[in-house]
Amino acid sequence: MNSTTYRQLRDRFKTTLQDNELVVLMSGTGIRKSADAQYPFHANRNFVYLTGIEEPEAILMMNTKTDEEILFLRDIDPFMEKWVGRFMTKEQAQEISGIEDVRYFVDFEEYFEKNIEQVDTIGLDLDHDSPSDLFYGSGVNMQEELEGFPVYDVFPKLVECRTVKHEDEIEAIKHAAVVTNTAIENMLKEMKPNGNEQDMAARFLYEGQKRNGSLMFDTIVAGGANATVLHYIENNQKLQDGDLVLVDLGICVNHYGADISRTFPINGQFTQRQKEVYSEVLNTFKYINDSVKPGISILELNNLAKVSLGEACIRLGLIDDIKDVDQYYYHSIGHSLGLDTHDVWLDREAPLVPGNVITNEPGLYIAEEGIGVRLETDLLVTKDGNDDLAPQILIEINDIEKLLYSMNNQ
Ligand SMILES: [Mn+2]
Repeated sequence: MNSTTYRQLRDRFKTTLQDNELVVLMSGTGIRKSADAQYPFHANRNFVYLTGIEEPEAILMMNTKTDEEILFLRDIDPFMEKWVGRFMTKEQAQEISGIEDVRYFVDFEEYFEKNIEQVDTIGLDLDHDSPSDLFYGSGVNMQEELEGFPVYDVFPKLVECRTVKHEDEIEAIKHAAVVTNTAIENMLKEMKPNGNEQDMAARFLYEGQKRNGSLMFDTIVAGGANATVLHYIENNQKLQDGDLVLVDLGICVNHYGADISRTFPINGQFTQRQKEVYSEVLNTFKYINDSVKPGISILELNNLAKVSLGEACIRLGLIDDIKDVDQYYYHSIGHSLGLDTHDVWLDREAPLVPGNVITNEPGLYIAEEGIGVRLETDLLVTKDGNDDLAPQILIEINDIEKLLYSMNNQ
């Protein structure tokens, strides 16, 4: 992603706006953790989508009346810079975002007050996961500032744009998948009987950070029955000989990340029963991969997955009635992916269109046998079907056993 891409993303977003409209998007302010510590700053994703900038207290103004695009950055405070690091400069912001008119906050009020009076409508992004996304300056709330003006929520228009990926966003996700794959392969060096889940999780993080990445979400490394808890993130249990370990993880590079799940035999070889369960999940995984195309919805894909996994559960001797599949498969087949792991989406019944990126992640969780298997990849919906954005990450039983054998016998 470069400034040209961000310019194109803004141009596309602009086509959804009315004449004489002012759009206000904010990066948000940092969130206090405790005492004088802050959580790492994570800018509002809609703001990042249109600018590529991760700087607190920045405000993007898009004015269709004056045809202006202005980015306001916080005023540089040399004393604070000695404590918290450099503030972004105009020049840096111009280079990242391609916005030519970058100003400092000191000039904000004047522009703002003059222009809100002159437009017919003001689009404000009200998709604030954190209320801090609406604050700027010294705790001034934008929504309150705009009270009495013709304000509407511009978020649905951003969703419309964000769900159909630009080719550079797709390239960014593909790159994240390559890094994720390398990090997984290195992480597997820590996978051994009597090892610990945390060794794998820490290695994954390390390998990602070494390649300019960060975690897309909290890594899940779940040995044995821990895998039957969907969002198990304690990652602190011993890896047992003969168990499987389920990993659900992804590295994020330049704001975009992968979301991948795999399930490995800790000692390098699947047992017969593990193979049976794994093969059934893989079977559904392939079936859904073949079903993802324009027109079908995530809800419909999930219904297909439930039938497929239900039949699998009957074959595995777990249930007699397909309706009882919920005992062993209790999440959805996938979700939109992009700047967020669970990225913005219209609704589960919306038909897929080319440019959507979704995950495919069937799983079976058999707590009484200590077996949890989930397999997940990221798919780009194309004109005729889909492309796997993470095709290099091994998934076939033979390939996995071969890789683990060669690693253990080096
Ligand atoms: Mn996922």
